[in-house]
Amino acid sequence: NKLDIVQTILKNWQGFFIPYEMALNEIKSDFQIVDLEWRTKYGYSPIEHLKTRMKTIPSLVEKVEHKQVPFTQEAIQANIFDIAGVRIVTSFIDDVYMLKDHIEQRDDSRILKVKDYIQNPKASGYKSLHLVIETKIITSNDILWIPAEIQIRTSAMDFWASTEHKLNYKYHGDTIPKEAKQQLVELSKASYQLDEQMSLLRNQLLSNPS
Ligand code: 0O2
Repeated sequence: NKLDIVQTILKNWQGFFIPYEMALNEIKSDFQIVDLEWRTKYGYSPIEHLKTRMKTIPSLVEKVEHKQVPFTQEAIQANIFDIAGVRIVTSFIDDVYMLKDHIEQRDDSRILKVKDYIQNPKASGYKSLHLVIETKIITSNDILWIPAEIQIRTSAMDFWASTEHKLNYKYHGDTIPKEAKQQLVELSKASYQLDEQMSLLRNQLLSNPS
């Protein structure tokens, strides 16, 4: 059962998670460099904040079962790409895509998959740009390419997602009432209007700075 699997992983799989820890350290440090560079060069950085997370073992077990992936380290490595997760929050929508372009241009990362939930929001109203990438890790005697999922979104999208997550958590295992779901979709649209208006204002100020 699930609890046994979680306990087996906890006991015997410590080494399995190490490359993912390395990937998180690498990506975090890459973006800290970019942030510092932009701040010094332009006095402004597109990165509002950045968070890393390792997928929890219960969440990993749930996903492995849901995707019907065999419970072996090799199968999980080959099929689950969000064990290492990074979330980058920006102020403006344009910055989301600027960061995507930046990742695309780096020699130490490869984009495997783009899931654009800004252009195509989820039915829940969720908006974010998800990039499944591989990042290059140089160890003392090897070069590894480790998968990670980078979620990039604006502060408004992040506010909606974290609040919706909290509201849904209350209903875990149960379905949230239909009217509440509809309200959340409306709130997502409202928060997107904030993003669009902020972008408009920014463009006006950039084209007419005086
Ligand atoms: P955690 O932190 O991983 O335990 P795929 O990987 O493409 O086969 P998956 O995993 O459904 O399928 O990918 P998706 O939907 O691109 O990304 C899942 C993650 O996106 C979630 O992580 C959330 O962080 C976020 N997300 C997706 N939909 C919603 C939503 O409706 N509301 C909120 N608040 N977040 C969402 P996990 O797997 O749930 O958590």
